[in-house]
Amino acid sequence: MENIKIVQGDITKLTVDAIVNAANKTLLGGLGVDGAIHQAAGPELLAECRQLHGCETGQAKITKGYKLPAKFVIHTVGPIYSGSAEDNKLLKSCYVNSLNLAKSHGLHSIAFPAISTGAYGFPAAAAAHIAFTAVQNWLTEHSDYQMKVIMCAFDAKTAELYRTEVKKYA
Ligand code: AR6
Repeated sequence: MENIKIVQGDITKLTVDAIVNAANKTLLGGLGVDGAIHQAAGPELLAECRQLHGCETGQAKITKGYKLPAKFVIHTVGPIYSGSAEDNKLLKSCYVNSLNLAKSHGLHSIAFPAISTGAYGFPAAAAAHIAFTAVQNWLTEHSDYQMKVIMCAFDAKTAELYRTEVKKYA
């Protein structure tokens, strides 16, 4: 787990190659972490997002970071929690597709928020388990590539769930 770090705080403050946005299918902004990222990046981010024509659930698209300390924003769309097995697959896809996109752009550090656990209602413990499993498996499969992953928890409860997940892999 040496390439996975947990931080608690605001993802918009992180100086990394890319931060991940928990967006919606329009990619035209919203509340939560999406709102915070657009607020901090400035209006040029929305202008670039308009050119992307949305994004399917589980997929990811990249833009520049504009006024953010992060160079890029990777926009992914988490599942709206319904309780079906498909939710788990789609949440995993968000992490895997974001990491693949970062690698394809030659990026070496990425920070994730807790995708789908706010407005989209995914239970936080289950989401934390899926997130860490997906990231750990990806790092193992791409061990020839240097990628630092920051798991950014906004609240103390998510940070605690993340520390519990890390111990499972220690
Ligand atoms: N930094 C890091 N994490 C944050 C921040 C921040 N500045 N702000 C909130 N979080 P949510 P979702 C955490 O609702 O569930 C939007 O309107 C938050 O505490 O942002 O995927 C989109 O446009 C939670 O743990 O995303 C979509 O319509 C996590 O980020 C919808 O919400 C995700 O909460 C997406 O819902």
